[in-house]
Amino acid sequence: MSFIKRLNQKASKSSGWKHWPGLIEAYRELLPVSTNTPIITLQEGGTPLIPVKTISNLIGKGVSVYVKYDGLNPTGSFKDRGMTMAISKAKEEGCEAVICASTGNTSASAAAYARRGGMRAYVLIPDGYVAQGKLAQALVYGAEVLAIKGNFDKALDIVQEISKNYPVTLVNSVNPYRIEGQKTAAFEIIDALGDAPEWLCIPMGNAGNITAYWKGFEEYKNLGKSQTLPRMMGFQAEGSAPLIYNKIIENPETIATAIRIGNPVNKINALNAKTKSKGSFLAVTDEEIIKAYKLLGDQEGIFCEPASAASIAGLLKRKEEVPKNANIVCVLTGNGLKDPDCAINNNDASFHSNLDPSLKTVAKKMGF
Ligand code: AN7
Repeated sequence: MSFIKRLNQKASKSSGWKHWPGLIEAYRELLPVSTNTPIITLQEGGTPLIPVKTISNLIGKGVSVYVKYDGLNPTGSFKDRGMTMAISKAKEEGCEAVICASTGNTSASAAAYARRGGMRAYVLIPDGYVAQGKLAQALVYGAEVLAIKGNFDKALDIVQEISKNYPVTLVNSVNPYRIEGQKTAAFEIIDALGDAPEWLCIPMGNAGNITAYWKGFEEYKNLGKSQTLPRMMGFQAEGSAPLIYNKIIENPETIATAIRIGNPVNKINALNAKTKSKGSFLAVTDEEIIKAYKLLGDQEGIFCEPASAASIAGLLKRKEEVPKNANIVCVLTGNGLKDPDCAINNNDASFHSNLDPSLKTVAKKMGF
C-alpha cells in the first residue's frame, strides 16, 4: 500500500484530518502533549520515502534502497520534527525566549518555530563555519545571531550554562522534547514500508537523531506496529568522528559543516542504539561524501546537503556486508539548497558562460 493511501486510511480512522496536519497531530497519542499544549507547527513531517534505483543497483543482491528525504521539511531539515515539539512545550511552560548552539540547521529551525510562537530566539554559531543558506534563514526568521570564535562544542558549553542561569529555554537535542518529535521519522518509515527496514543508515553529529530514530523504532515495535528492528548504521565524517574513534576531537574538520562536531552530547544514547540494534558505526571521508552527494544529484534528482550524503557514502562503503534482498533506508537530513557554495564547487556539470546571444553560438555549444 502506498504511503499516501496509508495516510488517508489513518486520517479517516483518527481525528478526521484530510491533509497532513504536522507530526504532532498525526502522532498525538504517542507524544507528550495534552489539550493544554499550544501546537506551534509548520506542518512538518510526512516527508517522502523515495526509492533510489542507482544506489540499489550499485549494491545489487536484490536490495531496495530508499531515502527518507527530510530536507523537504519546512525549514529544510529534520530539525523541524524536534523543534515543533520543543517550541510547543516551551510555549506551554510560558517561556519567552529560547537558545541553541548550532552548526546551522538547528538555528534556522529554532528561529522559525520560536518566532512563530511569539518567542525570541538566540542562536550561537561557529563564526565562518555555517553554510550560507542556513545563516540566511536564521536572519530572515528573526533570530538574534551570536557568532563565536570557536566551534560548535564550545558554543554548546556556553548555551548550556546560559540556560541554567538565565530565563531562556535550551532547544538543543539535550532537550528531551526534541528527541520525542524526531522519533516520528521512524514511525513514518514503518507506516510506509509496513515494517522496519533491515538497516537504517544515518549521519551523526551530536547524535540526537540516531537516538530519536532508535526510540521511535523501539516504541513502534512495542506497540505491534512493526515485527522487526533495524540495525542502526551510523556514519561520521573522517575528520570529525568522535563516535568512531571513541575520543573527543578537539578540532573537528569536514566539508560537511553540519556534522563538524567533536564531542557529541548524546554519545551514550548513540552507543546504546548501536549495541541494542547490533548496529555499527563507520567514518567516511569528505571525498566519499562528495561522491555520494553528486551521485544523488545527477543520477536521482535528489539534492541533499553534504552531511546527509554521508548516509549514502557509508552504505556504499559497507556494500559487501549488506544482506540479500534487504530494505535499507538512508536518512537525508537536510536540503542541498542549504549549502550553495558546496554545490557550486562540487559538480560535474558543464557550465558555458559569457556566450554571444546568438542561435549559432548556442547551438554549437550544444554540440549541433
Ligand atoms: C543536515 O544544526 O547539530 O546527530 O546544530 O544539520 O542529531 O546532531 C546539525 C546536525 C545531520 C547530525 N545532518 O544530526 C545543528 C546540528 C544534518 C545536520 C546532522 C545535523 P545529530
